Amino acid sequence: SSPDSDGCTPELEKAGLLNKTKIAEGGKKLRKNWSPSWVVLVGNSLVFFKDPKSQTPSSWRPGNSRPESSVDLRGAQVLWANELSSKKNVFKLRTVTGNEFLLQSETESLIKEWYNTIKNVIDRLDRE
Ligand code: I3P
Repeated sequence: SSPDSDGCTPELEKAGLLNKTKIAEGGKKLRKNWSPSWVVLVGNSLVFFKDPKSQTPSSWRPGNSRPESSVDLRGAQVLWANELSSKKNVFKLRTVTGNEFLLQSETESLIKEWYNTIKNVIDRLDRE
């Protein structure tokens, strides 16, 4: 049987490098500070890692890494937000607690994949 046949370890759905900035905390606007972030979608959470060079999909496993922060996707929203940045390929992620992030990639296909994958998780959680 697989190592996770009991279903207790959240499934790693996606991981990759995106540009990220937080733009609001609890509804309060923050000054942008774009930086590359290693982003991991696992279970109901989007987890951000500070040092992309030390993280790869194969090296990542739950409990064996130092996330910078993580976002609960339950009740969250994603919206394309090219009007919120001079950069292209930008979407906004807003949590129930009023934290807002912009995520961006120079590669359109890549950001579309992330948008769709996160949207699917949010929609799945909305139906629970
Ligand atoms: C910001 C910085 C950001 C830019 C932001 C600027 O200036 O240039 O990259 O966001 O634009 O205010 P500073 O470094 O002085 O804080 P984008 O790259 O997303 O355009 P904004 O104020 O129009 O959001």
